[in-house]
Amino acid sequence: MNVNSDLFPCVRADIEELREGVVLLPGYCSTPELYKIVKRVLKFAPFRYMRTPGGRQMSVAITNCGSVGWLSDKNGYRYSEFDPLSQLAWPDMPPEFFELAKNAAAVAGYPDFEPDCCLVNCYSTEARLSAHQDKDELCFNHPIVSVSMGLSAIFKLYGTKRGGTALDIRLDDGDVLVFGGAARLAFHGVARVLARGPDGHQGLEFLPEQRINLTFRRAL
Ligand code: MD3
Ligand code: FE
Repeated sequence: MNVNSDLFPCVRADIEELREGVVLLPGYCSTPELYKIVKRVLKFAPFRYMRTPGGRQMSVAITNCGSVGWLSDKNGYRYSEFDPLSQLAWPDMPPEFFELAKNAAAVAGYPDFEPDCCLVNCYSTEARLSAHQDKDELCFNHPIVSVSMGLSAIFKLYGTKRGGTALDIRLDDGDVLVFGGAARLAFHGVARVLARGPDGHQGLEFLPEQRINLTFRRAL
């Protein structure tokens, strides 16, 4: 099946179910175009380092677009209509983002996915994301769509209970991962960001030193 828009051509067609509920679309999207759109979002809602409820500053910088955004502070993790920095609504989700996420979910077997939140994560090579579940959303029947840009990362996927051995997945620029069904409440994290690109090059020209991940969710 090929339902890709021209904006996000499928560079490689080998769609792979890595484990039940986890579908990898390698090199699915054209990231230089996507990154231009990310930069427009950042003008309204720049990256910032949030604090965990325990008071630690996260090493991943984040922002959001969509009708709600995910945030963390001393009062906990939650979704909010408002950006705490500007006190304004988060920027609208760009239609290209919505189309990409909806389309990738459909290819992976979730034809009704309509994200209301795009969490944008920015990783330096020092950043890590420790193992966690995404469970701040109202309904876990919806999948989560992850889009990787820039430097590659080693992503760890565990089971639905904490601990155990992880499946290591290298996520490269342009890769899209869809998590649903049995994998929706799996523990997962980012162990490290690789300083060099997948083929031994320095990072990409447009994103030489960072990894940016778009995480599309249906929060409400
Ligand atoms: C849900 N981000 O923001 S992509 C996060 O690469 C997050 O920035 C990672 O985990 C990143 O919460 C991973 C999103 C993702 C990945 C795997 C999942 C969500 C998932 C597995 C099960 C459920
Ligand atoms: Fe997560």
